[in-house]
Amino acid sequence: MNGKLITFEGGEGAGKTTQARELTKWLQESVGLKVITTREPGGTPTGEVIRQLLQHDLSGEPLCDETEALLFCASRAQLCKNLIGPALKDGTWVVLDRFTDSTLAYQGYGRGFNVDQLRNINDFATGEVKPDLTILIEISVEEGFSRISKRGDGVKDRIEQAPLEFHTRLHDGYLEIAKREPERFVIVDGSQSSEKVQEDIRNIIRSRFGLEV
Ligand code: T5A
Repeated sequence: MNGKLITFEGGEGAGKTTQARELTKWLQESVGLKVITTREPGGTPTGEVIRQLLQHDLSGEPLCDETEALLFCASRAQLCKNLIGPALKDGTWVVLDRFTDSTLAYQGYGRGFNVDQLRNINDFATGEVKPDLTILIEISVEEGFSRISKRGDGVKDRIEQAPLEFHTRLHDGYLEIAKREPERFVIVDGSQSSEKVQEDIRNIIRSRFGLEV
């Protein structure tokens, strides 16, 4: 695979979407790379339908936790097979808003499923697609929720409505996950201004991939 896969991770409102968008623009316009950006759950027609199911109990029937975990992985399998794998093979870089570590943090540390079992399900879903770099944007749970409460619609989705302890567990879980793979993870202080966070991220990318821009 010639392209690079850069994934963004973190709790609610950490700034992943904002930073993924800015990074993509910079990689395309200033570095001159072929780059696509996408998100999880979603990113393919099937994935976007799964996203609706996951976020809003679309069927009218509450999802059980097992179904939730498998649906995130089903969306991931579709995305890896149909979009990310072919893009990387074609030399395109991929900037991805959430990936496998979200399942470990949310369904593992948050919901309480066995993390190693989830790693196996992730591996089944992703095949040979693995991140080259994962940027964990770290902010406190309180700060993240304060940001999303100021968002235009003010509506919380199904997972955002989970109790504070759930979000605290997954916040701490992310730090554990990152500690286990220090060569893949970089932790960025998300409490800074968006501009400063982006500057830190660009410096990380420059040094990690030897870019001279
Ligand atoms: N999920 C997902 C699982 O449970 N398991 C899985 O395997 C996967 C893949 C996805 C949900 O699904 C869960 C996790 C999620 O609950 P989503 O809508 O994609 O749903 O949710 P998030 O990814 O969490 O998106 P958010 O919008 O909540 O957070 P972001 O993307 O981290 O934050 P962003 O960039 O949208 O910013 C939020 C607000 O803060 C402002 C922005 O302008 C925006 O208003 N902001 C800042 N304000 C001050 N300073 C900064 N540095 C700021 N950066 C951004």
